[in-house]
Amino acid sequence: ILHATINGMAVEAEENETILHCARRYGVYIPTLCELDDIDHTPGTCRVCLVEFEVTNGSGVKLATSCNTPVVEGMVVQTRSPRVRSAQRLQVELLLADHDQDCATCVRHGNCELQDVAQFVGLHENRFFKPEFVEKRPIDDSSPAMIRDMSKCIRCQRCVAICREGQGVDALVQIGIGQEKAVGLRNGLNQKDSTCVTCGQCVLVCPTGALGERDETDKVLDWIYDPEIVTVFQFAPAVRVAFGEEFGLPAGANVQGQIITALKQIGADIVLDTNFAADLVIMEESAELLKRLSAGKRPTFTSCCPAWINFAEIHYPEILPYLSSTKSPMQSMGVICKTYLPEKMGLDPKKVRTIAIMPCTAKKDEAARGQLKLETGDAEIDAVLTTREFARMLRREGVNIAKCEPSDFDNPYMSEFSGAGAIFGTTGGVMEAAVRTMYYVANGKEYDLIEFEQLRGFDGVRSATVDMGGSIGIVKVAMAHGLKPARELVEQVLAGKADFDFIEIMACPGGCVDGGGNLRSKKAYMPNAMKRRGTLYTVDRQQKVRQSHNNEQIKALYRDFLEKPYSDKAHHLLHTMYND
Ligand code: HC1
Ligand code: SF4
Repeated sequence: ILHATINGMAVEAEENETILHCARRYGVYIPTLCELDDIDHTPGTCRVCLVEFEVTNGSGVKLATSCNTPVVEGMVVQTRSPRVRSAQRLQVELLLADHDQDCATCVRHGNCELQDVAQFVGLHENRFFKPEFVEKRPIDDSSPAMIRDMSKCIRCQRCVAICREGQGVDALVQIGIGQEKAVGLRNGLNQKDSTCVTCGQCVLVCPTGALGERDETDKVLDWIYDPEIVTVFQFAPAVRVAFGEEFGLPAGANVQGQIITALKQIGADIVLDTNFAADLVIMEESAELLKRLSAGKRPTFTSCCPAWINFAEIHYPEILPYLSSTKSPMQSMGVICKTYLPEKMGLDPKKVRTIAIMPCTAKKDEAARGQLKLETGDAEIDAVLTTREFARMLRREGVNIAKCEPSDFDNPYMSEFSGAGAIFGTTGGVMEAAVRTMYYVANGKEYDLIEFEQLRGFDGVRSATVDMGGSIGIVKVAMAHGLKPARELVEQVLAGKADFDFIEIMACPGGCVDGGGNLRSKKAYMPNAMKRRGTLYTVDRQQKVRQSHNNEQIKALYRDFLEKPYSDKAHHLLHTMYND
């Protein structure tokens, strides 16, 4: 234990503990921008965490970055001296010298770490700003999912760290020197052609508006206000347990009913639930899986996560034949909304616009895929809004979720869901949902064990064996969440070292509850995943129907339209291929 003082207060520090870390434990605020404790990132590049200190051996008073300077015995630290305050202010001024000044048009307006720090240091002038510096900084809008605006980058390198260390994709590198220093895609490629899989985890850690989704809120508002257009909204399993946080509700609060009310209030014509489509996907995917198992084809990987599909296509094309051909719930919903729903409701499919609210940036990529089009050439999904965009859209329309009275879905064809559909939003959920239905299909009765505790851990890779009985017997399953663990699992499968029948992969750590399209938490990474996940399990437990095959609206859909799981019609509409 080391002894020191911070602003005159006696403190104790662990060996090698940084001044910043120690100060935080004692409730002393030091501003930071590049640092992010949750991912153990302290590059010391932004230099706004400067403090003044003196070590009692008389070595003089020094100024240093507190995020990477360890406490030493007898140290006397000042975090608010005039010299510190003016040095911090100068650092922020330098950061703003080549930073786009148009805060009012920025996606991070009101939620930006740089704005907060500028306020903290009392910035009142901006002497070094030069527009020509900003003009040299590239904006990459090549991807349908994400925009990278380097005129707002402060080179904190958090995105580089999360992509490399967290996701193991390593798509990002530091580029340029001096004023042109920024972050770029490896090999000078643009986002679309690069090895980036648009998982959006880098967006979650970006402190400014440098990284964000492609905003589609205007397009959607135009449709809402067009009397000719029938807007059909769906929202993902995970959105309802994360969205309330934006409006001050506790993490994990289930705001399903409030989302329905809010959408109706802003003029949505039809509000449906992606959970319903998750049940539909389970029907198709279990039928497909049982077929593949009886043909001796193994393993089968789930395919509902679009960043995982991008990852497989870009990084492991040899794995593509092992991917389930079943489209994701979002896309399946889009197809059914433009075929079955118009039939049932007497709508003109040409006037239907399908809008999906997703906790995901890669879903925008998915919606734009060439192979995911109807025979008419129309898109299955017309627009994807991330959870963040949905929050912006509601604010633009003056709606506060926390003030909305919850209401129920009112569509008689496509809004009921089972507990199995609900848990899709967390790692292991798709697997658990599939096992419930596969067992029923194979044995003609329900599995006694509804909640599979073996599938519910949080390790990066988990595996279990499930006795399906009958002609199937033991099925070996595995789950990975986060692309680094996913890569390890894929490598093992390809090397013949992992023996599984069915593998669920979710690209984001935690699954969709911490998808890259979710709300950003300032100075934190994934702070609320477990609470969001806990609520999904509660939803499952509280549903009267807990298996996809017992969803009455799903039964009606097969009876009236699709015939049976994996029928020719279902195959034609709900299955796809990947790009190798
Ligand atoms: Fe997901 Fe899915 S669970 S991919 O994680 O299969 O985004 O929530 O909507 O499509 O259902 C996301 C979540 C979501 C799909 C479903
Ligand atoms: Fe890396 Fe994902 Fe960001 Fe692409 S979206 S740069 S893969 S973290």
